[in-house]
Amino acid sequence: MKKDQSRPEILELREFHTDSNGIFFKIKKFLFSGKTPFQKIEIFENENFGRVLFLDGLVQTTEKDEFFYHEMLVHPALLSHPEPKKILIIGGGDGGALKEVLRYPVDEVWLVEIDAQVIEASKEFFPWLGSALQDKRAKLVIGDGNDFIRETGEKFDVILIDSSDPVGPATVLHQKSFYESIKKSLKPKGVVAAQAGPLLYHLEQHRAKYSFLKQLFRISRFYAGPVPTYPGGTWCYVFLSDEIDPLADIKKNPPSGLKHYNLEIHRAAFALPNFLKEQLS
Ligand code: AG3
Repeated sequence: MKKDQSRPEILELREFHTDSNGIFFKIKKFLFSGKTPFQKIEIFENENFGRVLFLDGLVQTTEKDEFFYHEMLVHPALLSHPEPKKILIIGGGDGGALKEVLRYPVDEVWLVEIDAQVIEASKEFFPWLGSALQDKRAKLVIGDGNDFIRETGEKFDVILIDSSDPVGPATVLHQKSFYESIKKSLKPKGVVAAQAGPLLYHLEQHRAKYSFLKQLFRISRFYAGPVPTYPGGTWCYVFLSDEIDPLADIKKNPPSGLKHYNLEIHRAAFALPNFLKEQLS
């Protein structure tokens, strides 16, 4: 991967959310651009959002709003599980989800990322996320998350799926066969949380995904929360388990220092708008 610090010709980057709308960022300083075997990585500084990470032209993380996404992906699952000790993160090479998991007294967190260069880029340009990758409880596996989960004999209390969109390398992480393998890798009382895409777009995909998830897991719930820089501004997640209901009384307190998540937000996040309920019913 070649580093290119300059790129003075690029003044802004855009992500198209549909053919006719999207989001743009003015570039204050271009920090990194590289093509890996898996995707294109671009990192730059924006006046308002701070450091921004694009993969294949799609916003993954910004300095200013990453906490919405990472807190909502991690804490509903970690708080609902009675004693999460062994965790698996699929994707998440930037370290943001890992940072949230490490707030708990966990024993080990496996992180399976397909693109080693995302990990390296995060350590260098997003050290407030990337430093989690150096924690001694973290076990980093560079490889395909789908292959890992099909082949591993390990079992986990919590599995978190921090994938990118269902295009490119992450496509299979949104399919039924992947979730069948996920289910086999859960310990008793195990729970899964996965990012599930924009609330307002991909309604047909939500319906299709929910229809196989509810057959695989006794408890299968969509939930949602804000992520200002993601398409539509509100993001969906799924919570899956055979034993643990995230809407049962939570007796533990969230870790201190969170910017978004609390127990009121937890309960409210599972309340879905009518148009999504209709789609899922
Ligand atoms: N993974 C989910 C990002 C999805 C964003 N999609 C988009 N901008 N179209 C984020 C990885 C952060 N750990």
